[in-house]
Amino acid sequence: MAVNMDEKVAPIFQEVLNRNPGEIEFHQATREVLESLGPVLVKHPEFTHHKIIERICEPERQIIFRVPWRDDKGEVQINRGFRVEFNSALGPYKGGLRFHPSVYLGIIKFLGFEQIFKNALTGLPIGGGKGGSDFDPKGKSDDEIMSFCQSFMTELYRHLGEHTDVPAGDIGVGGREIGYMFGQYKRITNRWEAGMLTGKGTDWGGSLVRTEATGYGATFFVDEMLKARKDTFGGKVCSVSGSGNVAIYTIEKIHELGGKVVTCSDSNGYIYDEKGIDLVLLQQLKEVERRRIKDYLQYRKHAQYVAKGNIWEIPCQVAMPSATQNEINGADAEMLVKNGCIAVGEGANMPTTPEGVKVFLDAQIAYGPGKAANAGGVATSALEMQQNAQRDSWTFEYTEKRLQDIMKHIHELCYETAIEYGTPGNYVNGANIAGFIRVAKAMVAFGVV
Ligand code: NDP
Ligand code: 2IT
Repeated sequence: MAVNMDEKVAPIFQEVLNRNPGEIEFHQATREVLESLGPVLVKHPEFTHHKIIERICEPERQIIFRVPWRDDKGEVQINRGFRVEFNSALGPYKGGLRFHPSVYLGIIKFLGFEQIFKNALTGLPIGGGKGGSDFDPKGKSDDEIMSFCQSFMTELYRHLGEHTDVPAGDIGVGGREIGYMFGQYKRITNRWEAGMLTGKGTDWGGSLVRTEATGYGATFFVDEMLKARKDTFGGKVCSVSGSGNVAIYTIEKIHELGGKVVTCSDSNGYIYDEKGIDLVLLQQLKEVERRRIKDYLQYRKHAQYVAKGNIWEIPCQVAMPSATQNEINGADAEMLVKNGCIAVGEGANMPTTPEGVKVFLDAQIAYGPGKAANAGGVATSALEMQQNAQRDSWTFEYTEKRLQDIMKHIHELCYETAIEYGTPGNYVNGANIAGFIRVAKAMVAFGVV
């Protein structure tokens, strides 16, 4: 697919390709942002002078380390750990940790790069970073998870701190893993430093609504896009992929707003339940029993399970990909549009390939890219940090209202920026440009650092 880039930006992208060979997800993420930035350099020649784009594409610090641990059989296992501290112009590095066998530097860098602009869009004081490991939590016992998390933190702790770098969860990292890592940090440092990790349990420094925040926030964002088109969720058939943290709370909020979610999935297959996904059952299977999505059928006989199928073949009006990167390709996007899809909100990070993005933009449907639509998770992490700094905890209602206001603000910012830069309705440009400008201004202010 042809790269569509301004002549000032194209050589910078070429340099990114040369300096980071083989990191295809990182290339994809930088390309998508850089394609939006040509007109920004025209309005802001100082960004060219200060080489802001070149600097933003190079992480401030990249840490790669060995994670040795012992499994239940007493055998030594070795994984690789990563933390990419990408940009601290707006605040301490902030972003999740992903534990998945597919993790390598290129994935952590794509996620860290996206995180810079996402975090900027929230308007809160957080820089961008990401980390993780190629450790596969699937099928591991609690003891093995603990052993791995403790070893991981034994190396990572020296790079963290409430004013330095503040991780949270992502794929394969939820409340259980955050607990083990917080415990190990506390033990090593002898500090009860709540603000060094977010997504904590609500009994020990966590924020209400953080668990729900990414899914709720993504749904609020789509609701705003629909409102801008004088539409609502009411009565809409919706498709959600994944069945993890983001998917579950996306489904919950869509149902609250009057839509009906008919799908969910895991990496083995998808469920189609035309009566609407039974959320209580889904939570029991996934959050409590940690089972596979196939087991949904044992309790909802009328539903269908399609092993290794393509979830996007189910007709829907709103699609919310909430599993992983590149889960919607060009053909999937065409199928969605042809079947009547009018809005896409990305709960996952970069779930749509560049070909798919082009289909959505050309069709002029309401397309909310991940760095805008899923910013509610990290925004609520920043609210958790605020509560930790105050040694206070807010009510569910108040915190959810703050989240909703933030998502409204992000929508408005992207919407208005798209208009200002001559591409009304294009939330990709709106998000990339608005996020970039906030970071770039801070970097100019700080000089060459
Ligand atoms: P979870 O680990 O809770 O759930 C992930 C879900 O996606 C599971 O159903 C998993 O299925 C599926 N999945 C993961 N990898 C793949 C793959 N390679 N192919 C197919 N399915 C896959 O993670 P989250 O819900 O937290 O994260 C989902 C997405 O949302 C990710 O893209 C993440 O980066 C993004 N995100 C998360 C935020 C958060 O606060 N948690 C914030 C913003 C974005 P299986 O069990 O079979 O692996
Ligand atoms: O991709 C993301 O924004 C996250 N996984 C959440 C990061 C965070 O620090 O809450």
